This record gives sequence, structure tokens and C-alpha cells, in this order.
Amino acid sequence: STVVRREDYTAPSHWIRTVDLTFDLDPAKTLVISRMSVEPNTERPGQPLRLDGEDITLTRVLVNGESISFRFEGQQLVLEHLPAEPFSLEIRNTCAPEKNTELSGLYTSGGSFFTQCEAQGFRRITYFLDRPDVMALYTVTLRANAKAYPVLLSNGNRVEHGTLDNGRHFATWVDPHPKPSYLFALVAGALVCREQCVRSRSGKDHLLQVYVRAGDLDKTEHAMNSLIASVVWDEARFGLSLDLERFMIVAVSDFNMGAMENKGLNIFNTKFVLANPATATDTDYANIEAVVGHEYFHNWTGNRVTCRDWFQLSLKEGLTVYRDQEFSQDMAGVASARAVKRIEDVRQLRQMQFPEDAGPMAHPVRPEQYQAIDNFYTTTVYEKGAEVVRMMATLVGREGFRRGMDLYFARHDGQAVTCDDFAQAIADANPGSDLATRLDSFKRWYSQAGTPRVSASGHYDPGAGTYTVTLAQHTPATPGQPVKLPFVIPVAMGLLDSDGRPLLLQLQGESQYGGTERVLVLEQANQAFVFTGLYGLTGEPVPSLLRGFSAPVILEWAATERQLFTLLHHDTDPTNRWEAAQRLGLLRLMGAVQSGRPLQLDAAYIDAQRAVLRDPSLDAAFKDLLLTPPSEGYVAEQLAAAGVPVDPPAIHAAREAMRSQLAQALFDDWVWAFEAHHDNGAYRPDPVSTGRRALANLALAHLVLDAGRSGDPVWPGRAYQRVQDAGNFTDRQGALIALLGAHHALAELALARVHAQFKHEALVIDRWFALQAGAPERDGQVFQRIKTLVHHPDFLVRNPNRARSVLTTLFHLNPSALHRADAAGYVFWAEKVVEVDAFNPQLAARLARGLDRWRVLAEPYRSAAHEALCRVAARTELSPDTREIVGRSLA
Ligand code: HT7
Ligand code: ZN
Repeated sequence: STVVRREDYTAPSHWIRTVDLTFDLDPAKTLVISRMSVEPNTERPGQPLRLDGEDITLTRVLVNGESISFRFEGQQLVLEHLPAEPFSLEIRNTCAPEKNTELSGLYTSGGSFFTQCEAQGFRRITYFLDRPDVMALYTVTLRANAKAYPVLLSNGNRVEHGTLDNGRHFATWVDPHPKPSYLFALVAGALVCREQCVRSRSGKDHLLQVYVRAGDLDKTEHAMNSLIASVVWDEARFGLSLDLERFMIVAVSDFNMGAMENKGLNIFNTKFVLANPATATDTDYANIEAVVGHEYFHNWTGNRVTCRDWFQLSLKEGLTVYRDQEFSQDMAGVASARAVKRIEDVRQLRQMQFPEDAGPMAHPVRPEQYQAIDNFYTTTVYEKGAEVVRMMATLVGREGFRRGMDLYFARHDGQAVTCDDFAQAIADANPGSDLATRLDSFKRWYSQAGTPRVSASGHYDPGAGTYTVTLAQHTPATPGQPVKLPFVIPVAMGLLDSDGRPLLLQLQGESQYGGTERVLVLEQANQAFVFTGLYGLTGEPVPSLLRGFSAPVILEWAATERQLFTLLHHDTDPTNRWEAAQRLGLLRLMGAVQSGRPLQLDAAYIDAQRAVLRDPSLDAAFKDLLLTPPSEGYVAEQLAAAGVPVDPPAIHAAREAMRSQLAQALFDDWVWAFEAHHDNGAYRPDPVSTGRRALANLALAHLVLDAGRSGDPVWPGRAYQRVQDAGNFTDRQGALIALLGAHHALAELALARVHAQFKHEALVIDRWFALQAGAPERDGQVFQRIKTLVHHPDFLVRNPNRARSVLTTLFHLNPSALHRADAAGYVFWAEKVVEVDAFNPQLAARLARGLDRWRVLAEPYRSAAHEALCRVAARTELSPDTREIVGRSLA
């Protein structure tokens, strides 16, 4: 398949200024009529017009009302000898929505019609210049059977509707804003909606609607509240108002991703809309708020200002993730809850993006080339992209960043632009700032892949009263980029005295002491920063480096245990307290794995964990984070970074030993934690209640686990009771996880009960599958269960949520179940990737990534995984999406 390169970008041969689309909706054969006004691009005169098309059937082409000759090049429709002046172009074609299993373009789900056009789905609806820099005004008429499809929606405002012959009806929608084709959407079906009017600061009224299937209306309140909060937040924080009279969200249960920001008509995976306490977890509630916010914020960062080409994807995604992260933090409110959200984001980045940056799929935030653009909706483009925006905000300050955003919109509203344009606007609004003065080198964050390693060391000179921090950076080679230039790395830091009290700081060259935190800007391979005036200390200062995770780097600092305990107990920066806890756990896990000896926890570690659990000054949510050991995936990546071959079952054994020793050693403390934090009051998804539930469930998991050792039936019995009568799904799931995590016999009964009770709740059944597929492995039982689960009558592999609930969970989240000495996990992986690829390549390609880190594995896993990849690669019938992933994995 062909490679598309960023350097090959050229402007389009023509502009399409207006599009008038008419759809005669029929699941088997939908007729599409597209009437466009086209203008030749005067900068590229005399070019033919090459219209993208995919899996559609052309029936007619008219230019200025006359039929003309045309030809196909591949699937592209090529029109030559066109007028040099603006002209009208009419195209008629058909497509088959019910046969569209790829879920890209126009498809059916649950008897309704939906579209998904990003990135290149519009060409599966009609022939078009399907590229984001071609922005047009859309008028859309939908015609369909009135009984089967009573609701007809598209972007913008409904200007006309009425009845037609043969039980059909129609609606015409006009979107007042020019947009690229990827933001087009239509929905037709039997849907109901919750609606609410809001008045914006400017005094304009807007209608907000959330559409779902009948029966789901009671699960839309949280999504609506999140939408209202998003509207209010974007006005308050960025001065950005809703520019539409009507803003709609529609939920669909067959969807390849999370949601889609189509102009005024967002289409969402049901998972990110539907919630009530009985069926959704606290995590679901938080995700809904974040995703509703994310899609809404795209209305400005993505829709009003869009991407010139798909290489600039992070222009909208990185910035919008940054905005949704900030929104969620602001919604969390108090500082401690904000910190919890930041830590969760950091954990996610390190668990998902760092491995990507160290593996065969490593690519810059602004990639240089792709075969299938859908493969580049990655955690690098999204989450690392957000960190790049966050670093800019750190370098110019909060007000400076707002000035930069204002300038960005003033310059580029209504345009399709690049990541360079964004960075330039932020810098230009802040002349003389740490960003503006080193913008060119800062932009290496967009062009260079790989996670920089920053090594840090400190030297205290009591006589001179100085503490020198030496920072050095090095970024390992990534595919196609053997050598890296230094990055601009903001390192936020503070110093603690040996009792953990924050020290006032004065950097050499500064005229006076000021504050307890500084942002050092590391921009060379090696730099020293000298803090002065540090006289009369009883011991060496303890550095607290990379506070708030101020840059997406791996910090290599040979901290002593003592320093880590000081940071854990005393640092004012919550991110670094958590980081100290992670490192203390990691040192023990890695030590056990590398030595091959069973893990044996020491008293100092156990006491520190107890102190955290019992600390009355800490929030429950923060305790939950501090007390959760590093994930198996994170331990694996740390070992890989240290050049140690990864043995997933050995890591699993060490982590399980850590869990059970903490369960036993802190038994009384877990009892206290459970009793003190579980409550049966009315469910509220606020950060305090969420944190209490998280800690209570963590305690319960340890108590049930310890029962496996002691044989005491009390806590398993209580967990089972909770599965039966919990007042919300978070606690029901917590109890189920506790039973599954302890491999207790009651787990089977509990699973059966949950299935019987929720068999009509698709999202709960997704969780039901995922909990089983993600349970900690023991003696191969989990893998065997997974092999049975895929034959369960409810396992519908064509529904992406259901497929992911088992397959993504195994391939991406349960390493000890996947990596087996008998290679059965890899055989299963190959089988499922090939099976799914035949009907949904986007999904298959994501599943395929489950083995892309095969090179870091120890034997016999490495060779067996390699063989499985080769087997898939050898297949002649493979989509470009999956071929790109296995190809890169093997390169
Ligand atoms: N911008 C949206 C991307 C998206 C997507 C991409 C490829 C295939 C299917 C898709 N569905 C949605 C999601 C977002 O970032 O908001
Ligand atoms: Zn997005």
C-alpha cells in the first residue's frame, strides 16, 4: 500500500465552496445526490479534479448541467478539461449502509443510520475532495421512511421538514459554518432526546439535546450536565462561546472510537453518554464528563480552526486533550482533587504513550508519513500532544497562554492550519518568554519521536551554601530517527530540607529569595543550575524534580530510599509524593524479578504504606493512588528500558506477591479503611465520594485476597453480599473484582448473578466480559476462560465495544494471561486479528498492536510472538491498516 508523506503536501487543485446533499435513505441502497459549487485554485491552474471515493457506485456526473466524460484511477474519480471559471458539479451515487461493517462512512446500527467521516469516511458516502483543507458550506436534505426513521438529523439548523409520498418524510438542514468533509454527519432513526436551553454570556439562547434509543433516557442526565458545564467552562476559561443555535449529541452502540465532534451533531459511543448509578462506574462518570467536554471543546479547537492536513492531527487533538484535562481538573475543584486527576493523566501517559515511543510504532507528535491515517490516532498524537501544549502553557504562564489562544483564534478562525501556526501564535503573544526565545528548538517536540531521558544529580556544598542540580538529556533512537537534538524541557522543582520542609529558593544570578518552586529550562545536552544561600542545614537538601510532571520525560535520578521516603511523606507536590511511592514499589518489584527470588516486603515499606493508609490529612482518592503498586505493564517497560528481557509471568508473580503481603501485613488497617470509607448513602459521582469508594474497594480487594491465605470466609462472604445488594455499580464491580482477584469460588456465583440481573444492559455486559478477561492470571485459568468467553452467545465480535471487552483487555491489559510459554496466547491473537480484519480493519489494527513490543520479551515469548506476527504478515488478504502495524512491528 502507498505511503503518504508530510513533505508532499500540496494545496488542492480546486475549492468546493458549497455542497447541497440529498439522501434517499435505505439500508440496502442509499441514493446520494451531491450538488457542489467548485472553484479552480488559481495557484494550481489547469489541474484535473481528482475526487476521492471508496466502495460506492457512481451513477451520474454533470458539470454545469451537462454530462461529461470521466475516468477512474484506482478508486479516485478523475475529471479533466474542466472550466477555468467556477462551475457547478453534480454527482449521483449509491452506497450500501447495512453492508458497511467497517463503521466508516454511512452505516446502520440498531436499525438507525449513522455516519463517521473522520478521517476519510466521507469518500465512502460520495465522491469529494475528502481532505481537511477543503471547507464548504453544507445544506443537507434527508428523505426516509417516517415510521422507521422518525428523527432526521444533520449539522447546523433544521430549516424545513415535511411529509412525502409512500410514508416517507424529509428534513433539510443548513450549517452556517464552512467545514471540512470529516465534520459532516447525519443520523436517522427512532431516537428520543433530553433537551435543555442554555443562555450564553453574550445573551444568546442555545438548545442542547442528547439523543438516545427509547429506554435509555434515564441515563442521559450526567451527559447533559457535562455538556452544560462544558459550555460554561469554555466561555469562562477561554472566552469561547457556542456558535450554534442547536448542539446535539447522539449515542450509538456500534462505534470504532470514543466519540466524534461533527459540527453541531456530535456522535458518541454509548459508553461515553449513558450512565446511571446502577449501571455505570465512577470511572464511567468521569470519562463521560471528559469526553463530552473534549468533543464540545473541538468546536473551536478543531472545527472553527481545523487541520491543514492529517499530519497536523495533534493541532486539534493535543490541544483539545489539554483543554479537556484542564476542564476535568477545574471540575474536580479543590487542589487535592485536581492533583488526583493530574496523576491519573500522568499514569495513563506513562503506561500507554511511553511504550509507544519506545517501540516500532514510535512517531513524532506530528508524524512524517503514514499508510493508514486511522493508525495515527495514537496516544502520542493525543496525550503526548497535550503534554506539548501543557509545556507551552508552563513556559508562558497561565495568562500568557490565554493571550496566545486569543491570538491563535484572531489569526486563524475559519482556516485550516498547522502545528507551526499554533506554536507561533502562543510565542508571538508572549514576546521575550522562555517559549518565544527558543521556539525553534521547542518545536522539536513536534518533529522528534522518543521519550527523552533526563538524568539528574545533586551536589550540596555546605560551606558555600549551594546546591547544584546537574541535568543531562539523551533521547534514544527511534525508527527512522537515529540522532536527536536536545529538547527544551521545563523542569519544575523544589528543595526540601532533610526533615521534609520546603526550602526558599534563590538561583545563582537572582537578586533575592522567592518562593519554594522554580521552573528550570533544560535546553542543552547538559546543564547545571546552582541554588544559593543554603546555609545552616542539618543535612543535604532533597530535590523534588519534575513537579506536576512538567515534561513528558523519563527522569533518571538515583534517589536513596531515605530521599524517597522523605518525598513520599512530606513533599508539597502530590505528583512527586505519588512518584516516590511508585519508585519504592518499583525498586522492590524489579529487584525480585531481576534476582529471580520471591518478593519479600521489608518492614520500612510496609510501615510507609500503613502510614499513608492511616494518614488523616490525605484524601481517600490520593491514598488509593499511593497504595496501588505500579502496573505490570509499567514494570515491564522499566525493565525494558534497563535492557532486561521482559518475562510477563515473572512480573505478575512479583506483583501478586506484593499484593498478598500487603493484604496480610495491613489486615487490620484494611478492615479500618473499609469500615471507614464504605457507605450506603445516595450515589454522587463527585471526587470525594468517588475517592471513598475507590479506597473502600481497594481495601475489600486486599481483605478478600487475604482470605485465600487464612481461609476465613467472612470477607469473601461480605464481597458476595455486596455484589448482590450494592446501591451502585462501582461498589458491585469493586466486590466482583475482589472475588475475581482472589480466585475465590464465589466469583462464579457473583458473575452469574450480575449477568442475570443486567443481561439487557449492553454496557454492563461489556464490563462483565472485561472483568473476566482482565482478572489476574493463575495457572492459565483466565486464558482458558477467555477462550470460552468468545463462544458465549453474548460475545458479538462485530460490536467494537464487545470485541474490545475481551480482546483489547487480553491483548493490551492482561500481559500474564497473553504471554504463555506454550504460545497459545499468540495463536489466539493471530486468529482474532485476522478474523476481525476481514470486517473492521480499524479495530483489527488496534488489536494487532498488542504484540508490537515483542522485541523486549524474554524467551520463549519473544520467538513465539515473532512467529505469530510473521504468520499474520504472510497473509495475502490483509487490510492496509493491519498490514502497516504488523509491517512496522517486524521492521
Ligand atoms: N476526532 C475524533 C476521531 C475519531 C475517529 C478517527 C478515526 C476513526 C474513527 C473515529 N471516530 C472518532 C475523536 C476525537 O478525538 O474527538
Ligand atoms: Zn479529539
